[in-house]
Amino acid sequence: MVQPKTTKNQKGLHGGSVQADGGKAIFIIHVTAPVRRLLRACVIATFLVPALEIWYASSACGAPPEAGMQIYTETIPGTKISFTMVPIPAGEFDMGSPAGEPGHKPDEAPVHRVAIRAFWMGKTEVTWDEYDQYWQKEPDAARQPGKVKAGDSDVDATTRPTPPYADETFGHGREGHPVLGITHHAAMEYCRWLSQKTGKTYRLPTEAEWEYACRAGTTTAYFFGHDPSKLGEYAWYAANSDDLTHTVGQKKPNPWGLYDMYGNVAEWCLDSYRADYYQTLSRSPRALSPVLLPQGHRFGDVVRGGSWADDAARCRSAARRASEPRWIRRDPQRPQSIWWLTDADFVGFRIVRPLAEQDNLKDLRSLVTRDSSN
Ligand SMILES: [Ca+2]
Repeated sequence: MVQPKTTKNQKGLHGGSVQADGGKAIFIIHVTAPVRRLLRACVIATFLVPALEIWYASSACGAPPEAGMQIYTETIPGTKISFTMVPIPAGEFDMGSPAGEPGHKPDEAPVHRVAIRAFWMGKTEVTWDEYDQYWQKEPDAARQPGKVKAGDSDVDATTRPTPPYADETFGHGREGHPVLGITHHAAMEYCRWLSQKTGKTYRLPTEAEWEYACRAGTTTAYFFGHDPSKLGEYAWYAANSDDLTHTVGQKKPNPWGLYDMYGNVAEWCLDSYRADYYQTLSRSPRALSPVLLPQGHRFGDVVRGGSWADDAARCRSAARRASEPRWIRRDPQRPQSIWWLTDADFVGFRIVRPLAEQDNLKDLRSLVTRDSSN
């Protein structure tokens, strides 16, 4: 038996008839081919436009691209250990916090305009895996005459920590965990070693760079808004850390793709801390890449982002802290170590790489020696 051929009209809109539907009359009109095409386009647009919006929103995650800058992963030469650097575009932002922000402290005022040059920032805090390559696994033999590899000629110019007096992880975990309990001097020397190993300039972020990257275009207390109850989605801090650091990169990132900017370990910045520094900066309409260079004291340097031990207020984007001599009070060595902090198992760091280094930071190195004062 031959079945009657099904036409498009039988499947779709057809008629010019009136049908009853629960007492309501529905009039179905004849639809011509051009109108059908138009309707089809409308249906496609209904679904396609939201899909495109979602795609655009997801592709817009991360900072707007700076010309020539891409996210990249670098393997430390001679090792299998790598780290990832995220491009941070040049731009301006309002640094500091207003007095009305819950948790605000006087050293975060006044809010002042700052311009920042482009740089890359570590996607995560520096881990033990990376730091161990510097202080533990880099063979001293490499510094002997005749054994220095090509391109490594300056490696012997860097200094390294002496072995610590106790478990340097303080029981926090090693593999994948952020390095901690190291001094500002040690963090700076690591950067110098890494620069020599890779041929790229790596250093600590300036305090302004750190806050700019942390805010990622936001002006709220946290980069996710004002509500600290959401902090647990982005950070290991006092309320959820179990008094330990955690593997880096497990929480949600900030809008520019940086992980653990709040909590886990607090992060060294390059700057020396001064409570009234922002008052100086606010005298000009716009401070360009400000930095208060470290002067060779053992303490009094800036730490940002709060740690596993801190409450929410200390994790705010604008929150500032200075290193203190009590962070090493239990060190039995005399003079005390310039590398390790016996009482600061909450301080680590992340690195940046400038697209073009500003003049006052070129060839910068730590001035701290064993004779340095606090
Ligand atoms: Ca952190």
